Amino acid sequence: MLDFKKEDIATILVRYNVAMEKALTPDEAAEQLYPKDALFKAVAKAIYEGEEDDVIEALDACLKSGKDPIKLIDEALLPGMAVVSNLYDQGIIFLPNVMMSADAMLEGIDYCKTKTKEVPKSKGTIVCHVAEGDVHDIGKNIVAALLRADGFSVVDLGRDVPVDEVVAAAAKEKPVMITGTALMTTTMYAFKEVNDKLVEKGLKIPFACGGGAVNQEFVESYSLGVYGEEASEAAKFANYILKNGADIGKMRNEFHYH
Ligand code: B12
Repeated sequence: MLDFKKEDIATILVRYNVAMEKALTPDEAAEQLYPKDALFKAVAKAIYEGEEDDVIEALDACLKSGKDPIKLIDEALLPGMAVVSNLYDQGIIFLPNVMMSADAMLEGIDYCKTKTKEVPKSKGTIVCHVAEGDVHDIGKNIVAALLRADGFSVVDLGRDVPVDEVVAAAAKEKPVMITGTALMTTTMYAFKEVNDKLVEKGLKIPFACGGGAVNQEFVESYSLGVYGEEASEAAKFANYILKNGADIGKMRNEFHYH
């Protein structure tokens, strides 16, 4: 029997409170994560809802208020996708939501690019791909979109790309950098094969790798590998190479995580 005189009633109430928090609806949980700025929030909310038309409408409102179209990618579109990833990781929303949101975000990135006044001269070519055997291309699409937004020409080889195709594209395009994405522990070893064949052909091109399956230790186990956690880092790597040259050791020091 509870003796209400002895028990601290506040702790009992806190417990109920926790139960209530867990019972948040997905919309309520998203509401807590949106950017504070009302204009950016509208973009993020439209991404969460997977509504492409609303993303464009919200972006238009941002542009009308004088926001820079390319900065909007970092300020509104990626934070919107981060809300979706966060809720997915917590098991609050499900895969179809993630995919609809990713499409809406990519549409938004394309739209922002059409709104820049200056058409920048290409800074250089980057070859992007998803590892052989792996169909997970959402992350790669974000990487490619952000590289394009930053002024690079992207040769997007797609997903489940045979090792030899990556090497052939590298030989043909002589890119500033190659990117690889792998989300499965069974497919990430294709990166080592790509690396070894590139080295064999004397193509010492930085090979930026990311995706849920890989980590820094794995990527740095092959000579050209530079690990990236977030899609936005790909453009930082490429800009670094343009400025400082393709020194893999220096890049690993500059972009170290732990
Ligand atoms: C979406 C999804 C699918 C979709 C893919 C749709 C698509 N077009 O991509 C579908 C339904 C098709 C699918 C299929 C399968 N899937 Co799946 N899938 C996922 C899921 C839920 C989300 C992946 C995702 O898109 N994440 C969001 C993106 C944005 O993340 P990302 O790619 O990692 O990219 C981010 C960073 O890593 C970084 N990044 C990525 N690349 C690069 C590159 C560079 C250079 C840099 C700097 C950064 C960078 O940028 C992004 C963010 O900023 C994951 C679970 C999870 N939690 O990851 C499982 C998951 C990846 N799938 C899994 C599996 C097993 C499968 C299937 C084999 C299932 C089956 N039995 O059929 C098949 C695979 C078939 C195949 N041969 O590939 C497993 C893999 C397990 C493992 N460790 O090997 C996972 C982890 C689920 C699980 N927990 O078991 N899947």
